[in-house]
Amino acid sequence: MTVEHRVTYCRICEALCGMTATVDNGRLIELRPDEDNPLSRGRVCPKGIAMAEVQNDPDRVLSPLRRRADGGFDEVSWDVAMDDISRRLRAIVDRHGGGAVGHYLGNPAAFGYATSLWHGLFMKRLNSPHQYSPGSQDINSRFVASRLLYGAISQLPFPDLPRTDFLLVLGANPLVSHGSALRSPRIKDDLAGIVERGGRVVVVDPRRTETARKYEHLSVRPDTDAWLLLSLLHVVFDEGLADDDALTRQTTGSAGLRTVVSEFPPERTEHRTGIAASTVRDLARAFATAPTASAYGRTGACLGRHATLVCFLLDALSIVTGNLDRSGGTLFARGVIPLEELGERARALSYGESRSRVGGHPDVMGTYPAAIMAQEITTPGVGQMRALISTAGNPVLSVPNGRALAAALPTLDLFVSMDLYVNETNRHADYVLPATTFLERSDMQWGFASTSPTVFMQDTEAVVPAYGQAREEWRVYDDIARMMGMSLLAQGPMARLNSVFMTMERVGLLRVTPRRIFEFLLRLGPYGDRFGLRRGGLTPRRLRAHPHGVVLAEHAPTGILHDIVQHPDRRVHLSPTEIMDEVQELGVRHPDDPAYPLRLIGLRELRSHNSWMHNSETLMKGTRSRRHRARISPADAAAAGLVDGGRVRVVSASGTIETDVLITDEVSAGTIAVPHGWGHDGGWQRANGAGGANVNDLTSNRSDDLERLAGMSVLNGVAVRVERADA
Ligand SMILES: Nc1nc2c(c(=O)[nH]1)N[C@H]1C(S)=C(S)[C@@H](COP(=O)(O)OP(=O)(O)OC[C@H]3O[C@@H](n4cnc5c(=O)[nH]c(N)nc54)[C@H](O)[C@@H]3O)O[C@H]1N2
Ligand SMILES: Nc1nc2c(c(=O)[nH]1)N[C@H]1C(S)=C(S)[C@@H](COP(=O)(O)OP(=O)(O)OC[C@H]3O[C@@H](n4cnc5c(=O)[nH]c(N)nc54)[C@H](O)[C@@H]3O)O[C@H]1N2
Ligand code: SF4
Ligand SMILES: [Mo]
Repeated sequence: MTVEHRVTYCRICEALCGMTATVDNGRLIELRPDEDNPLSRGRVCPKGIAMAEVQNDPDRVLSPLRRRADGGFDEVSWDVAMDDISRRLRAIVDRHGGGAVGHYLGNPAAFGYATSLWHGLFMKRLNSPHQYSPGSQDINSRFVASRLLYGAISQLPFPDLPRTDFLLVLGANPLVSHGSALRSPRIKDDLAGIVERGGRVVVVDPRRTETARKYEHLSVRPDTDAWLLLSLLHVVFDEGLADDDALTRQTTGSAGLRTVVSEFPPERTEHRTGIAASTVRDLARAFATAPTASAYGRTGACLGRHATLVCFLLDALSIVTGNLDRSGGTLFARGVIPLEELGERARALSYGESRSRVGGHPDVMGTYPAAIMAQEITTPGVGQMRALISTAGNPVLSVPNGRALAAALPTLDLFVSMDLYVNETNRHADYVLPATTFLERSDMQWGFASTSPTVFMQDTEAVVPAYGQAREEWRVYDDIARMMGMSLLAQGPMARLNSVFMTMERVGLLRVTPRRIFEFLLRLGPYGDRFGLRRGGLTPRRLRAHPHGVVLAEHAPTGILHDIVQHPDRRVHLSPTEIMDEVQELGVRHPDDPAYPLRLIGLRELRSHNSWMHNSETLMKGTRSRRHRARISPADAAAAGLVDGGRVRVVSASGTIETDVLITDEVSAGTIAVPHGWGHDGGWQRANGAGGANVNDLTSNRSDDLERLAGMSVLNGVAVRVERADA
């Protein structure tokens, strides 16, 4: 075989940049940016290129591993592993019911279609409430805000970057994260474009981030954004800057919102937020009077004590100023693959329809807060979690109180993981099954890929065959189910389409695979050919003829609010009780503790990706810069006697970590910033050697400490104190 170049796209983060893979005899040689991808146009980041090192990593798990009594692993065949797993799962289900089996589906699974779909069918079949995901550490607050505002939990409104005149960024660092719940691989150019057009980009962040440094920065105290946003809305209403016409046309409940925010003039909130009242007034006026404007937030908005409220108020600002669903404002997407749309219409995407056994937290699309997993494993009684499958996740590092979870995992009757590595979580598993990398499987863009100012679609084939004995996750779910005597297709979120698929399968027309389902949905969707009914519509064949992807519309649609909103009155709800109650409880539910005077926030680094890219040689180059470091202000460092490059002990009510000190005025006094995903202790040699600590040893998994409406882990604004550790 000769060397080949294959077009594909990166599936590490939401930018989904186009790449080309150089392949020699089934082995990946290198990854490069795809110059012909219409969206990314030759841009990738260092992590995308370094995926080649993950692909070829000698530490990768390439054969099923079975744990020995001494804690090490033996390689076993798939047959041996699958027989034992399916037999033990069957026994657990027979004895305790399907509800004894838990599942954690990690972040990388969201970037492909097959795993999400088949894991969903598998769990639905077991009818288990124990479903967990990074959502409760990431975005569920955003989803719940959408449910309350629009009645549509799956909608993630996003800014119309190419056309807006004013972008308010609150709690996001797109120059490092490359955009989240906002798909724009050239987001750096998009932000620059706003200013070039004479517009403004204002970044509200406790840290002077890479994005803040390039644009206008407002330094806010961690976890006080709710007060800031209430004050911005106060000024908009109070100074007659609200768009009454838009409020009448689109919404209900604006009077309630107006009344609530009247209690929050900026002069009354500046002591909380650290932002001067006059600055808040100026910002509100500028936002409201800009020709178009959009307020956008991400994890910095989603992970505080009032996260759902903050996400809600961010949208409210765009709505009240008349910027919803119009060019240059905040837009909605209609998925090219209409999976969420079908879910909304079928009212299948639940919120608060059930409560968790531990803590009584509302479900968010069938999942409970991952923070309670440890207690769900250790708390006896009906519904106790006795088996766990964890796919593409590393919750010991990503979920609050990782230590508690690590201690609970070995008490499970069965713990199975599908992953590329032995990580800090699945080192406690009975079996680690080798998963394929995204380069080893076909995919189609869906889900958050639709939060894109340009409507785009791309699919890809696998660019290399699976290495070693790696298998696609969906096949493993399929096989386990079959070996347990369960049929996956007779039920599930796809129930309405199932009868069609099952008939086709029965008459031998097709074997139902994830790709077949997605191709079906593509044709059915808003851009599809509707099986010949819509000429020029998208078909799988047309998609394949455009390996670099297809631009389906230069701009995301506007004027579609009526189709998006699912409340029976078809209006945006601006004063739901849940939100009004949250406002009443601001500052009451979580009083400050003088023993922990500082506020800890998170941080993402250009060359880290959550917990799983610290084994790449290229990404880990640089002795000092690639160490795990706590960013501390000169004042706080001096007060605690810390020295730059020295060691610090960070203490919270939940735990203690030690790491290196970086003294920087990027953070103000009172704030410290520490990245997550460090402190390795798995099968990845270089990562283990990188040192650092798990910041989630400081965060709380107590039910009372979780955000109330969405069960969010509080990962920003955590109360801590610092001490010198090398004294
Ligand atoms: N290089 C890299 N890129 C990534 C990732 C990665 O690990 N590395 N992870 C990916 C994932 S999973 C996600 S979800 C996205 C996240 O995407 P982003 O949310 O854009 O990423 P962050 O860099 O975490 O930005 C959050 C910002 O919120 C700020 N912040 C913290 N607390 C507060 C607060 O109380 N108020 C305000 N206003 N701001 C606050 C932080 O200082 C930080 O700058 O990034 C994705 N992209
Ligand atoms: N303190 C704090 N904690 C946080 C955050 C924070 O900002 N601060 N951010 C949160 C956020 S936004 C997120 S998304 C979570 C992430 O939380 P998780 O999803 O739990 O963890 P990851 O670090 O993304 O680990 C992913 C695992 O999947 C494996 N993997 C990679 N690709 C594949 C694949 O294709 N198949 C399979 N089977 N495995 C694969 C990797 O080897 C790794 O072990 O962390 C959250 N935790
Ligand atoms: S920004 Fe980097 S990690 Fe994200 S999709 Fe593009 S190349 Fe991959
Ligand atoms: Mo995330």
